[in-house]
Amino acid sequence: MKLVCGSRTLDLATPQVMGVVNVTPDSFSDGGAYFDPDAALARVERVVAEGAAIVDIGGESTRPGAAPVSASEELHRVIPAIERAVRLPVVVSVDTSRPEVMRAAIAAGAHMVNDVRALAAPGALAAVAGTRAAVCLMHMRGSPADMQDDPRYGDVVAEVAAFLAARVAACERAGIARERIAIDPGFGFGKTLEHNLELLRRLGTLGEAGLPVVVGLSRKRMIGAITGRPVGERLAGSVAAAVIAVLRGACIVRAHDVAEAVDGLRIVAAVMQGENG
Ligand code: PT1
Repeated sequence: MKLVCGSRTLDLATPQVMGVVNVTPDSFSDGGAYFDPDAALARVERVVAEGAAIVDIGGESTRPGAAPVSASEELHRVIPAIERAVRLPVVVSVDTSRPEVMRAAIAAGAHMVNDVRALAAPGALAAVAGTRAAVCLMHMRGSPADMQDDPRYGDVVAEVAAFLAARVAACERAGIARERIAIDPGFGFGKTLEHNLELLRRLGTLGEAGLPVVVGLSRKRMIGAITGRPVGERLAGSVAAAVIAVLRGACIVRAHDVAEAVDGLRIVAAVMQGENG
């Protein structure tokens, strides 16, 4: 499988890692709203050296309970980092839901838009449609502020798959070709532990759409709930979950600990290659 990402094309014959680059004060404690783009570049360089095919640059946290930031603040955080990152040999993704941030990021050279709201904001489809950028459409129930308040589903896998299929159809109507679209079930976004586990068990159902499946499991609460570990001690659990996701069809793994995720995926790829040949 391939994913067209603007001027670059991702070969997904083997699973790839999307390295997380948070340009937020809570992730890079600098005591204020200002963030140093050179520190972001250093993080991007490290993520690339560790083997990530994609870097995902985000200026607004979407973790449960996170508060939104203004559009101008988000722009000030991510655009300088993107301008620097696009000089490196990597697909540069912008993690945003705002059309104005999408447009500015693509103008700065970003190759992909990763949107936890699946281009639902007014103008978001159009911001991507007129470009060659790829898009990752993610499922979320509610918003980060309230998404963990008693989420309920009949059949979580069927509902997530139907939502994503509807968003893929909306993209196609807007002129975004399927070769530019990836889908993501949104682990932890309005889901209980049991919902997350059911999505991971039946991840193959999402793959039936024939589009690359992205997963973000790294350091999440579900890993903590199973292992009993705080966020700083979830590396092994995160790699185990990523490996299971790839065995069940995921092509792209969003991860904080890139070197470890790459190693885990290399083991899976080596075993799976023997199965095909
Ligand atoms: C994700 C993702 C993302 N996750 C994509 N983008 C986050 N495509 C940001 C928790 O339960 O999975 N896919 N962008 C981070 N968001 C969360 C959500 C972080 C839940 C933590 C949790 O701990």
